[in-house]
Amino acid sequence: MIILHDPDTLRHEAAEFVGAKLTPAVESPDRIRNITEALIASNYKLLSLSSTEEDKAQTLEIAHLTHDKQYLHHVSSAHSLWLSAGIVGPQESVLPECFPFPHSVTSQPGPRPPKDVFARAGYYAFDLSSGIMQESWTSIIASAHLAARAVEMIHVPHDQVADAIGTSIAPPGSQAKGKTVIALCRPPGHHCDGRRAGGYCYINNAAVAVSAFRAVQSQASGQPVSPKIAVLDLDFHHGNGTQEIFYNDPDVLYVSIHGEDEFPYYTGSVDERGGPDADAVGKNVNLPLRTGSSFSEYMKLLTEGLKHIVKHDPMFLVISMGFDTFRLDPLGNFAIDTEDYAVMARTVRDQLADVPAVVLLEGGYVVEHLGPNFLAFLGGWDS
Ligand code: SP5
Ligand code: ZN
Repeated sequence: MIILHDPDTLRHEAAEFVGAKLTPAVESPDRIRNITEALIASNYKLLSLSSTEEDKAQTLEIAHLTHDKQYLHHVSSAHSLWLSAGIVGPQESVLPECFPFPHSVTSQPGPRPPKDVFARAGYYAFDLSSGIMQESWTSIIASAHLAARAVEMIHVPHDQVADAIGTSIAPPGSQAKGKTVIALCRPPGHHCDGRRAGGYCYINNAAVAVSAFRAVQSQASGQPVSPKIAVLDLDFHHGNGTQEIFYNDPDVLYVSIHGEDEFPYYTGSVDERGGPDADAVGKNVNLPLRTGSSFSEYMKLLTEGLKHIVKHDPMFLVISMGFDTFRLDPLGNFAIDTEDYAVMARTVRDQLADVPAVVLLEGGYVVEHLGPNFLAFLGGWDS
């Protein structure tokens, strides 16, 4: 397997507003530092990239397929507008001031983007955890670029990549299986629905991966094709954004295991099944799990989720991998331990060994346990 990293993902360091206090966001650059240090200490070789201007432009084009143009323009420009107006400093964060009124009869058929640049921060976000500081966009586009590159790399013979980074990256025998590329995305993506930021997410990296896969396949066949794809979301939180983007798409099966009644609070129930088109109904599978659930309870849902994916028979798998299911996570509440991540990975791989996959980092907030948990996952995947 190949692991992709970009140091630009460390630049974003926003503030969030929690419990009546403005504090550094729990989603910090130290998360990535802990993972990369653990990988290096265990002799894994990282493929460290830095995106060129052309890479960034291409990534933005792919993101535009599932994200609103004006939304992305806001995310990329809001901080500099607020900075020139003297409202924030370089390290300070743009945060919402006023949210839209979704059910107001006077704003039907729906609220419009406000002209006021300060008000727009509220229009384009759904919580106060998605601040934008001077270098946020650098990380956001780098993160999305890693997702797109991961997809390109599942199409490249991995021994060529191994030569390029001067190491053997695949254990003997693994070439026969579906290839895997892991991207150390930061910021995460699964809460972004293409029109607003939230839950530390600004661009939905899983959606970028899906679009990138379709682009590669369409290019290869010389015409637009719609291969079957599955997104397995293992972050503790429901991926409302990914669900929303693919809700009426019969080709993309979305399966999520997440904490019941937890953030983002308004989505994630079993009766959200996709649609309205008949062929999209059943292509969204939510598997909520109660507070305090053990790993064996988790595994029952994973087995059920994998059955749906095997039945969908995808050509390509995206895993939204969060480590906030860990027992000590401040934002989660499952009883999952480090060694369980090996079993989790092994179980997914056993069912879907021939399917090329990209694994994208989502949440996980106990910094000093992220590296060990990530290593356990890798060990299980390739065992
Ligand atoms: C990508 C990702 O994991 N985003 C998560 C954002 C969660 N933000 C709000 C968390 C509120 C948690 N409240 C305390 C729950 C403790 N069980
Ligand atoms: Zn999460």
